[in-house]
Amino acid sequence: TRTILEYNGLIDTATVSALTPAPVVGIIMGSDSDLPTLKAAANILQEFGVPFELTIVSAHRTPKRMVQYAETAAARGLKVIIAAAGGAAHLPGMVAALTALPVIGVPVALKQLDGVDSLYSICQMPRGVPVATVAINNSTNAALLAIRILGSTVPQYLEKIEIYAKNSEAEVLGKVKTLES
Ligand code: RP5
Repeated sequence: TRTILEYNGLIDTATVSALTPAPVVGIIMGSDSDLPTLKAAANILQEFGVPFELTIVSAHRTPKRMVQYAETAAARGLKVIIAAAGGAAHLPGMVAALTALPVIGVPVALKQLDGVDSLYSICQMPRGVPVATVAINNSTNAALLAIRILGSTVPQYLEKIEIYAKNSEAEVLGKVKTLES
């Protein structure tokens, strides 16, 4: 992806690649119609300072792109893949079959069946090919889980997760106080 600095001719592409940390999380989705659901994941990764990439990879419409994406992901430096899809949601499972990286599946709710079809498609994987499935449309949890996985080798991420949990606790306790006063 090109940056504003590149577009303005202020910096060349090679310099940008050297300056920009390589993405460690890949967010992929079956369609641009999934994008609103994935925004929360992107926001969390941004908030935690985790370099990530985000793109569309369709298991059914761009199968060759899916194979290429999954097979090159680890070599490109990705550590975790978040894969979202709705309906016949084959993307997370197929990507998990093509890479040894951990894959987190986000079931996206479509108008029909309320996302239950997506949830079942993603979580009912055969033995030997795991996909860590989060709740329907809950891309926030997908990002938080990805950060916890990264935290096993980058302790700063675990510290940030602890701060996030403390803030959530304070927020809820604040609401309790308001309710009870
Ligand atoms: C899946 O089909 C996508 O992940 C999306 O959730 C669903 C519908 O796609 P569109 O018809 O909106 O492009 O592959």
